[in-house]
Amino acid sequence: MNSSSADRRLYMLSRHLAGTISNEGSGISSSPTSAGNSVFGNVVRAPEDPILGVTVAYNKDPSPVKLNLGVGAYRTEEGKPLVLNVVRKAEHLLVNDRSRIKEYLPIVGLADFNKLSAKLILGSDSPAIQGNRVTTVQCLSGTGSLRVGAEFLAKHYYQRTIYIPNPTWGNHTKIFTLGGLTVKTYRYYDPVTRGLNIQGLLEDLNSAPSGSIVLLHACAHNPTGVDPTFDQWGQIRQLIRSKNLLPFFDSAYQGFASGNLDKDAESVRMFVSDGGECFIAQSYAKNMGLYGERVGALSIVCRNADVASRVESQLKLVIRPMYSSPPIHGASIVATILKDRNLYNEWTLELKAMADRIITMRKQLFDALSARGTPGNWTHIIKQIGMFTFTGLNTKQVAFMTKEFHIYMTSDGRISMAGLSSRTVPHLADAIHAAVTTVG
Ligand code: PLA
Repeated sequence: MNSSSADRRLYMLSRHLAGTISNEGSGISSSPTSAGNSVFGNVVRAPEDPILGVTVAYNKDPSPVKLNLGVGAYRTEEGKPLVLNVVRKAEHLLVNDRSRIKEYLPIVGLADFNKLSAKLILGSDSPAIQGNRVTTVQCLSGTGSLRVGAEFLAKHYYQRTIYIPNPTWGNHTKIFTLGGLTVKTYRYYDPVTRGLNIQGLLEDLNSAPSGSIVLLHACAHNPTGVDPTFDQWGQIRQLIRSKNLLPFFDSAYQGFASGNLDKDAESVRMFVSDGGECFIAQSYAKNMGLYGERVGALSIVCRNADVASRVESQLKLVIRPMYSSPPIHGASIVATILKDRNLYNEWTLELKAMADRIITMRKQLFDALSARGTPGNWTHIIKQIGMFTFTGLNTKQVAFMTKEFHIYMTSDGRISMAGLSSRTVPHLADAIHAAVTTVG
């Protein structure tokens, strides 16, 4: 970032996020009395993160019936976090391999991991990969991949505006703004139909300036659980290409939407098969359950091999001063699984089982609300896709459910279906029923 207005914008956003701007333009708050002896005495307490802060509040609640449906983290029927069997096996292999060392990885990460990640999202027979048009760098999970992509774009791309769907994952705005881009939104969700506003989406992208970047959720849109149909993806692709917009896919849930890795990559593959360029941020947090290992990848599909290699040389300059090189363990687990046919097959089965359990939870919650005669139409619970249900409950109803039922969820009414089990469905249905019938 070198223009002073952009610097100012970033400064204002960072102070806003830190909660230090009470009225516009006031800048740094100064309170000599509260400063005491510390040079940080004027630091204002920041609000908790809207998603991760839900877990903080949940942890403080002593109630035995409390339920955390905030963050999208998979739980078993027993309500426990899950380490996949196939991950345990891969770790076992890694630990017992005495030839393994702990040297720094290259700036771009583990070569095998990068190659296999590109194949996973683009398909093993992808002409873009065969033509060496794709550069892939290992990053710190989905978030890190988005951030590296944003910083690269802010430095090397002529358009600095990115359009993100309304609504979207709350961290997108912060990642892209602090990465040096200007964030605008396009219409996505229609609260009336609880479906996709395809008309509004196409209109907004049609009026975006040529070259603008467009963030697309590859599948299992967060928080709405509403994805375009295959035909609608076709319309979106045509418009994006005809207006020379640059697609940036966020793929955080490959395999979680349908239970099938190839099906959930269809949108991305459709864009890549037309020969055009695009960005893809991949995360293994959910589909391999590697949340805290922070494993992900950024792939940039370019027009030709020469551009791809120059782009990669510049990605290194983004990464080196940010964290130098990525961690070795999580990427080694992924590479071990992806390159072994048996482990790979086992992974697909475990992934399908997770996706199926989420779908079962949708049915059970829908049935429980129907049985209670809860007012309203709840069919969206079974229609929506992926980890989350965007319930339509308002902020007051959510606060009521937390206070009276110890159910924790984000204030926009999103619930993580992956955090639910057959045992807890009745409690959630009781809470929703009470909220809908007693809170306006
Ligand atoms: N992109 C989307 C659309 C996401 O929903 C998330 C995670 C990420 C990227 C980043 O994940 P990663 O960095 O861990 O790979 N969203 C979670 C967690 C599951 C979170 O907010 O960090 C959520 O509860 O929305």
